[in-house]
Amino acid sequence: MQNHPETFNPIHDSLASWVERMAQHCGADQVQWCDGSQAEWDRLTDLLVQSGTFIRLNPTLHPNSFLARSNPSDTARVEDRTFVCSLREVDAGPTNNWRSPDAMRETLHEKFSGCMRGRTMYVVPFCMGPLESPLALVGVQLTDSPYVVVNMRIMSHMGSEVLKKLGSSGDYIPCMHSIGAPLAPGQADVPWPCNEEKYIVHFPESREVWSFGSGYGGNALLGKKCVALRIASAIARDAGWMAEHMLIMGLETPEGTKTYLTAAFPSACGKTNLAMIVPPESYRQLGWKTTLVGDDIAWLWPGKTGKLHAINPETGFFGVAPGTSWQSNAAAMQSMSQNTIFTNVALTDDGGVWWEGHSEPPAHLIDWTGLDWTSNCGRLAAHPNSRFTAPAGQCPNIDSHWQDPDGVPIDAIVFGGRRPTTMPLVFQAFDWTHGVFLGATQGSETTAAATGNVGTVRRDPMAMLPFCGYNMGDYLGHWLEMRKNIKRLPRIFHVNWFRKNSNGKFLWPGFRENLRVLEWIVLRCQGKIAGHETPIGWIPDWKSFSTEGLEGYNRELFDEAMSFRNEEWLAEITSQNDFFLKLYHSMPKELMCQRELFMARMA
Ligand code: OXD
Ligand code: MN
Repeated sequence: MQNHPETFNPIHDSLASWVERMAQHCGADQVQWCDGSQAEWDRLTDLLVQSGTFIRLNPTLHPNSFLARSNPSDTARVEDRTFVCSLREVDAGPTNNWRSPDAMRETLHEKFSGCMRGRTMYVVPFCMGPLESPLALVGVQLTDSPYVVVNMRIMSHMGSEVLKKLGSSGDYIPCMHSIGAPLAPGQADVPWPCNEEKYIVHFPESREVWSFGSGYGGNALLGKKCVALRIASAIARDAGWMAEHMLIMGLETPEGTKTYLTAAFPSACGKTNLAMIVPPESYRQLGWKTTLVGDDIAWLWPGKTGKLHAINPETGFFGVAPGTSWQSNAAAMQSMSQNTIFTNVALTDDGGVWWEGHSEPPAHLIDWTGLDWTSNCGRLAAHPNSRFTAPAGQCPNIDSHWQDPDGVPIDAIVFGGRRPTTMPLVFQAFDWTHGVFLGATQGSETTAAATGNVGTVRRDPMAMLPFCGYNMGDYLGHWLEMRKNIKRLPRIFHVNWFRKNSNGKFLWPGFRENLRVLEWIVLRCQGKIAGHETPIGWIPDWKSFSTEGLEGYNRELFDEAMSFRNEEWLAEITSQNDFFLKLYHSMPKELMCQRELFMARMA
């Protein structure tokens, strides 16, 4: 049984026949085309409450908001089950899992056969990017998870407006998704059905996504990492633009000039907090303002101003809850105040939500597994990867251009990582190629570094390691190529909020004080201040870096946070080498050359 796609005239024949074929192959009981309306949201959230997947939160605390608890085996992206199935293995490259497309198609055919028995197949038309943007990508996700449907409504433009854009013959990215848990007649369902065996599969040449077995996050909300990063990165390479794992934000100076920047950090480096940064009080009084365009993904292309322009392809946040509080990130807290889906956080006795770092722990909670929790029980109340799905439009400092089809012009690109040693608080690349080298070699320390030693650094080029839909060496080559098409290149910077002294104490206060670093970046972009040249790039000197009003901070701390230590950089070069070797066959020569140049400058 199908509801009536005719209501979305004109009918797209090939889409309709793909839907029909898939519904048959998966054995779905019925097919529902989603229109993205409020009435549909109300119907599906009611259904999810009845089935036990959702708990409606106290409407006076969180209107129109819900809590879902996943199966404990389905709480995060599964990188080891994520595949890039290009025709040739070399095109997936050494950093992706590859399977031959023919063999993978056979496996998927078998896995999807009958996988939706006893369930409804939803047809979810979605658009990543503002509908009128030249870069907007339309996808259609078929899914047997109503949880996914309501999340997709927050995270993308979804429903009849997208079908209208598709018309009767528009292109779309087919995204096939099943939780892989068919129901036998009479079999009772569980709150979070899923399958032990998971496949998150991308066919970059034919631009398709197939996902089986998981209902969680990036495994299942296919517009996000699968389409907007893995498939989009392959499309962008062919079409001369860039799909990046970056936040986009704006900074307005007291004089009223606005500078937009993007930033790519590996996970757990505070990307969301930076995206939503509120200036320190003294800066606010002077008239500094910050705005947010996106917190996770940026699509960049040479725009009509001659600069790179950026859009955020998403319309919502799928943010990590633990650690988020009114103190650490008030904008995130306000964004999730209503119309929000929480997954795997704890439930308070008054029908609200709680997680580690939210506030003082209440005496009693129901934890993310549904068990009673008391503040002395020794267990985490929320899963460390628990999430909130919230509409980006609810963010108090959302940029007025966040849905502008032409995007916002970018003046700076920032890379960084969590580096207890070696990396100064901030430095600027000499030029684009050097900047690409900084992004390519960026990394984050995975273990606490012993005093004086460099710990294990996980290299994560442009924070794209798990998200590049093709060969990482070719991807870096594409970055270098892009230079030819951008008339007014952004400046490239590297930041590190996490450097420590020999006693393990942070050398920079971080949080909203990071705005001072952004101020230096903006003034450099505007050509207003000189930098100081060092072997690694341009750095600020004490006089041109504002520490006014920063209590207890002094020149000594600043100099230490900015210091260049030969022995640390020698270790850094050796450690970068492992990564260069891994990508040896496809690593662009210019980046090898950057490495040589750097060693020469050091000498
Ligand atoms: C995310 C991630 O969830 O990068 O955004 O893992
Ligand atoms: Mn991300």
